Amino acid sequence: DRAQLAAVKEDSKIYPLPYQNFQELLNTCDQQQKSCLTLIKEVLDGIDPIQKSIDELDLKLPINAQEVWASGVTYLRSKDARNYESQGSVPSVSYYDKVYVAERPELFLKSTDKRTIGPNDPLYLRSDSTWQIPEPELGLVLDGAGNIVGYTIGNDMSCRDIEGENPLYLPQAKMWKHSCSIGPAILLADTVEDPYAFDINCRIFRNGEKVFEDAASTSQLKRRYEELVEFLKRDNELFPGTVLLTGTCIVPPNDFTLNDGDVVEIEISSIGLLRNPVAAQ
Ligand code: DO4
Ligand code: MG
Repeated sequence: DRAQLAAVKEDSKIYPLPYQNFQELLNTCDQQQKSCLTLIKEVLDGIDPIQKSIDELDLKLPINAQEVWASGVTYLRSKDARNYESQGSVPSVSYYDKVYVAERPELFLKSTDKRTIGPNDPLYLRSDSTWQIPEPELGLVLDGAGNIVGYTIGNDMSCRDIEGENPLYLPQAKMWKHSCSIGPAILLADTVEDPYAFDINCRIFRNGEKVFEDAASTSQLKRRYEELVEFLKRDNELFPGTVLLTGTCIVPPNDFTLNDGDVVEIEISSIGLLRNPVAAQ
């Protein structure tokens, strides 16, 4: 009944790990100077899988990240959407146009441990926004040195009207209670051949019916992950297990806003499905 860290191997079987959480795994890797994959292979040697399939488990937040950071305007789709929502309040070459091609990426603090939720927990809507959308994003899981140790799924919920009114309102457009979900699993980086080949799919359901679906790929990312991490860690302190979201490549149509009772699903190939209901606070 207790939440526990577990590994899923290629055979789809689930193996319990002797760590309380992902940070303890990262600390042990650090102490023993081993990659997560090597350590896990060693500790699982001779261990039997549990007698349950992944569908029978109630998956929780895979990591209690002290901080979740996010990148912005890293896909053309995102740049176009920002320019649309800020019509009238930006010059003809917008800050979004500039940041899309600038050396320095847009990075912002998206969430903290207490504000971040896991699979099936409710995403909350802001009461002072009438234009809210999910942002399906690939998340990089970093160790304290900024190495990418894994990949997860994140939802960078956003208020397009608040940011559109004035980009200086970005923290309010991005961060509030339950405005970020992460999960359901962490795919170890060492097992991924090409991290620019993840397919991202997003679906939104209302009253049991699908009202939005779109797909994209991390191959469309304008930047390299290492570039984003390099700016995040520059003159900064990284907590082991920091999650860095890499920007959205899927934006619902401009007339769409999330409603109380909607369900958001974000699926990324070989990582899993992050599903959250949406609720008014
Ligand atoms: O400029 C605002 C944020 C953009 C963002 O969150 C994204 O591109 O995913
Ligand atoms: Mg985003």
